[in-house]
Amino acid sequence: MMADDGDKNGDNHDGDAGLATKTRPKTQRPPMYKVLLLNDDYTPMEFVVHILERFFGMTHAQSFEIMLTVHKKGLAVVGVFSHEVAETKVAQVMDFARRHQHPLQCTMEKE
Ligand code: TYC
Repeated sequence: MMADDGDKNGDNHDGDAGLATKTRPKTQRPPMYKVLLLNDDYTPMEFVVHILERFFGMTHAQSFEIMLTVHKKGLAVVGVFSHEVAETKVAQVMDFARRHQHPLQCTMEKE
């Protein structure tokens, strides 16, 4: 027979807890940011497809699908990143669009 050691939680002092509520180290995950692509009437479809391939590592098929979603719905999330990476992606897209004189807009928002 096992003696009752009064350990209701099954916590044998090894750093875990029998109940999920007893020991919960507060590890902070960094906030994540959605990068959004917006539709407009002037940017060529193939240019948007190229952007998604070039800066978001999508295949041509994935890029075409997302581009069509933006075209039909007005916007789409093209990726979720840390603040720094999201900022870089937005800057790369906006700079590339500006250099090619397309009005394409790309923004980020906290998830
Ligand atoms: N609406 C554009 C067109 O008809 C295509 C387009 C798609 C533009 C997605 C922007 O983010 C965009 N040429």
